[in-house]
Amino acid sequence: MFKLADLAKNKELFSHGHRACAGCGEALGVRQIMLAAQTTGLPVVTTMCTGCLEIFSSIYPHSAWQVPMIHTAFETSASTASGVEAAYRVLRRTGRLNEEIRIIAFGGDGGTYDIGLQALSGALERRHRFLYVCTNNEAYMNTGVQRSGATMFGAETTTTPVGRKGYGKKQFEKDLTAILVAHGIPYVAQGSPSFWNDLITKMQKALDTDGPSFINVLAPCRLGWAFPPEETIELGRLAVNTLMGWVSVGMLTPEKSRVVAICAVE
Ligand SMILES: Cc1ncc(C[n+]2csc(CCOP(=O)(O)OP(=O)(O)O)c2C)c(N)n1
Ligand SMILES: [Mg+2]
Repeated sequence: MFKLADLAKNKELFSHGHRACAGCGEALGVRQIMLAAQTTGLPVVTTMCTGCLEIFSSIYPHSAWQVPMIHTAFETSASTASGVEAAYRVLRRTGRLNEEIRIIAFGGDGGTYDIGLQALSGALERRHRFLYVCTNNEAYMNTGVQRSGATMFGAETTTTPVGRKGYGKKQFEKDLTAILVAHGIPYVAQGSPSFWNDLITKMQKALDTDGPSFINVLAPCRLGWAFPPEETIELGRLAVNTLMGWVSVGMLTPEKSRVVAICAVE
């Protein structure tokens, strides 16, 4: 259990002054995640594929990142993190670096569920030690709210219109968390900035894991989900509590939930 008063004393690794929309769930989630990373006391290296997070946090010549951050192509956050981890292991083995570090890869749902899934799967199968965080706002928000594999059934996006032209997305969302569980990696979790203590606790567990770990973070998007900025936390809470839009938990059949329980998904 963390106390806000203690966390607030730490230096923010993801600082203010970025260009996220007011009430952006992704910005809130990443801030909490980096606060959790700070509690390890270890140097952190991050990779981040293109998407809203990159656009609002790192427009040259500004950056909200107080740690090294590598911006990569849309599909390559996980493969870049694997390269960082492989290089780090060589430096440790050859005695050129003696301290431990933590590596965190960020990708949006488009960059993770869809275009980056192959790179992520390969990195997990090779058992690189890093944490992958999917900042999941359930659509391609950066490019104007197109549907992704994470968009839930019936949701309205610019490519799944509601009205005379359609009735929203026709397919159910991809059960990515279960796909991650199927990789047999040691730690898989889901979280939301609406439950900050839960998210930070899961982050700490993930960063302590000796092997690959993954957290799917539901991040309400005020532009794409169309709600006023002051409702972000409440909407995230409702999404989790009602299982609406909550990726795999909402879709688990009793049989699947047994599998997930065995693999210790939180
Ligand atoms: C190979 C490739 N295809 C398409 C794009 C255009 N593009 C950039 S960001 C983006 C959407 C990102 O969506 P997501 O990963 O969900 O992140 P979000 O912006 O929603 O946080 C797209 C389609 C690109 N940069 N590279
Ligand atoms: Mg997205």
